[in-house]
This record gives sequence, structure tokens and C-alpha cells, in this order.
Amino acid sequence: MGMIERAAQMARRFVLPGEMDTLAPYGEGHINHTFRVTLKNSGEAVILQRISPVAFHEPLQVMQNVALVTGHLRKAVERRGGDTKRECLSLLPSLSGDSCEMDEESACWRAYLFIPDSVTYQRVENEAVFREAGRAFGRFQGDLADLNAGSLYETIPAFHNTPDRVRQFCSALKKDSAGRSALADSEIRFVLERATYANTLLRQAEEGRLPLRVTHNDTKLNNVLMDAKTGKALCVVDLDTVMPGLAAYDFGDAIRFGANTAPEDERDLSRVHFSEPLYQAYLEGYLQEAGSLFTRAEIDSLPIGAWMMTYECGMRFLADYLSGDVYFHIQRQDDNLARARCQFALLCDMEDKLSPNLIREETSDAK
Ligand code: ADP
Ligand code: GN1
Ligand code: MG
Repeated sequence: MGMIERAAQMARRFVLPGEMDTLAPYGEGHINHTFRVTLKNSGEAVILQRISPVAFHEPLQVMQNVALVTGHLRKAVERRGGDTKRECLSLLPSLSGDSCEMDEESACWRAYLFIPDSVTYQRVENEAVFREAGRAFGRFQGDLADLNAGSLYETIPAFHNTPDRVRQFCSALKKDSAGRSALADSEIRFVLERATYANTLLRQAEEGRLPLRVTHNDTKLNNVLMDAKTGKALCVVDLDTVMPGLAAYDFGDAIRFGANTAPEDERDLSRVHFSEPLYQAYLEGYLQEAGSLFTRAEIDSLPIGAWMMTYECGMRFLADYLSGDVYFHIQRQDDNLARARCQFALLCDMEDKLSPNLIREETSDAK
């Protein structure tokens, strides 16, 4: 059975707010399979998703986290008199009253109400959009500040544990299961040369210098919905990786994607630059909403987060290339290599432009 047919079959197992009309793939996520379902005689639509079993080994735990987090965010929206249909995600129950359904291949499916009159940007078009994304993730952080981090499952263990990612990279390199390591010689060296810095954030956290918070952990621009009319941030989506983490992860991952002057998979590396104005715009929006929560050490850790998430993500793309593209969706055979190259070009520019902040960190570490 093809994926669309399977999706149509699974859609019928949820309580939809109308009769299904059309169903089509939706969005540009790299992990889950997402579909938009339109309904007959209804202005409403539904987002149907197959959670990736490769990425998430315990989908029921993912769904428990999602239910807890969406419930908590809904209360925050209610408290500020917001619109709960558009400013937070609404899970739809299945016919058997559960939050998800398993298909015949044991993959887990769920459904959300489609948030109307919203847009997602695949690229930062200007500083205002990125500042608004910063506000959205800052607000998200603030709204979840009173949720006990211990009540959440770790849906992908050690997700942003960069030294662990280095070990996984070395193991993929050793296996070389797709026989591609000779094609990525300089990129492999690039990763290994920087491996000694992989522990910087984690060490600060382990020493109690950075607090663990409830973080999103996948703060790509296309995980924020904006109001199609006003351009204001509406709702943060893609909650599968919400778990305990550092503010630097959320800040850093957003910067990795959005402060790049080129798309994440740009092949012409002369177009790839780290934009300081975009970095500042996101920082402003983020701190406007969440700055009062943060300690001095946390604020100082944000540029390190930008470096770390760019390094880590490039290394993850390269590891997946070496393993034969088992994790990230691809269109072309060498997409993961192109994505890794792009992250590394960005990292080099970041090292030039952010170095005063990175060096300050090294010096204060030495004390
Ligand atoms: P993935 O994990 O594959 O990235 P996402 O949960 O981010 O999946 O969904 C993919 C895209 O679908 C998002 O980038 C966003 O554009 C859109 N989307 C997700 N949920 C909703 C929703 N409830 N309403 C409208 N659009 C949504
Ligand atoms: C994946 O699901 P999506 O496309 O928003 C990945 C992120 C990477 C990102 C790179 C669960 O995000 O960690 O940074 O691709 N999500 C997961 O584009 O691995
Ligand atoms: Mg996504």
C-alpha cells in the first residue's frame, strides 16, 4: 500500500470535524510524513501525521509529551485571552478515544486541527520575520517555564548531547555502510578537527552553571506558524522533541537555520554566509519574551549554542550520508552531503564573526 492510500485509511480512524474531501502531502519537514486533509462543506482542515519510527522509538511516549505540552500551552493562551484555535495545537481523538493510532506496520499516526490563515516560511525573508520567530520561541519558553521538566519523557535520548553525536558519527564512519566515506574526506576531517569543542555546553550544564529547562529542541523557522494577515507569530508546532534541554539549544538551532543567507541545502557555497543583522533580530525577539527568565551564564551561552547546533546538525547530516540516508528525508542522493557542506560553510563564517563571544567563553571557562 502506498503512503497516500495508507494516510487515507488512517484518516478514517480519527474523529474528523467533517467528511474527508481531499488528502495531500504537506510541508517540508525532514522527519515525519505530514498530510493536509480538507473536509466537505467545512472551512476546517486537518493535519494528519505519521510519526517517524526511525527517529522516535517510543511514539506513545511522544504522544504523552505532546498531550501534556499542548494542554499546558492551551491554559497559557486562555490566561492571556488568546484564540485557542489558532495559538495552540489541538489534537483530535481517534474513534477509540486515543490520541494516536498504530498502522499495520506499527507506525503511529495522529491528527491535529489545521490552524487556519497561517503561513510557514521555509526561508527568512527579512529581519522582521526572524524577530517574530524569536518572539514565538521565547514565548514558548516562558509558557513552559512552570512545567516540570521531569514530567517529560526523553523522546530521543541524548538528542543534543554533542559529544555523543560525535561518537555516533565516528561509529557511522567506521561502518561506512554506504561505502561513501571516500567522497566526503574533507568534510569528515572538518568534523574531527572540531570534536574537542563538542563538550563545551554540556560541561557547563553538568557543573550546574546552565539550568535545564523545558525546551523545543527543533526550532527551525518552519516550525512556527505566522498569521497570514498580520505576520505576527501564532503558534509553535512540531512538539515531538520537547524535552529537558538548554536555552542555548533552542536559540542555536534557530540561528543555524535562519541566520544563514542561503537555504539549509544550498549547493553554491559562495551564497552561504552568517548574517549578523539576522542574528541580532532573532536575539532581540527571543530576549524580549524570555530574557527575564535567563541567568547571565545562559545569555552568555547563546552564541556557543549557535556554533554547537550548526556543528552538530552538519555532523548529523554527514553521519546520515555515510549511513545511506536512513534518517533525514532526501530528494537527491547527495542531499545530506550538500546539507552538511552548507552547515560547515556557515560554521566557518560564524567562527570568524562570532569569535569574540566564543573566545570570551573559553577564557571564562579557564578561570
Ligand atoms: P516534521 O516533523 O516532519 O517537520 P511538522 O510537525 O513540523 O513535521 O509539520 C510539517 C509542516 O506542517 C510544518 O512545517 C507546518 O508548516 C505544517 N503544520 C504542522 N502542524 C500544523 C497545523 N496544526 N496547522 C497548520 N499547519 C501545520
Ligand atoms: C529535523 O522535523 P524537522 O524537519 O523540523 C530534525 C532536526 C534537524 C532538522 C534539520 C527530530 O527537523 O533535529 O535540525 O531536521 N528533527 C529531528 O533540518 O531529528
Ligand atoms: Mg517540522
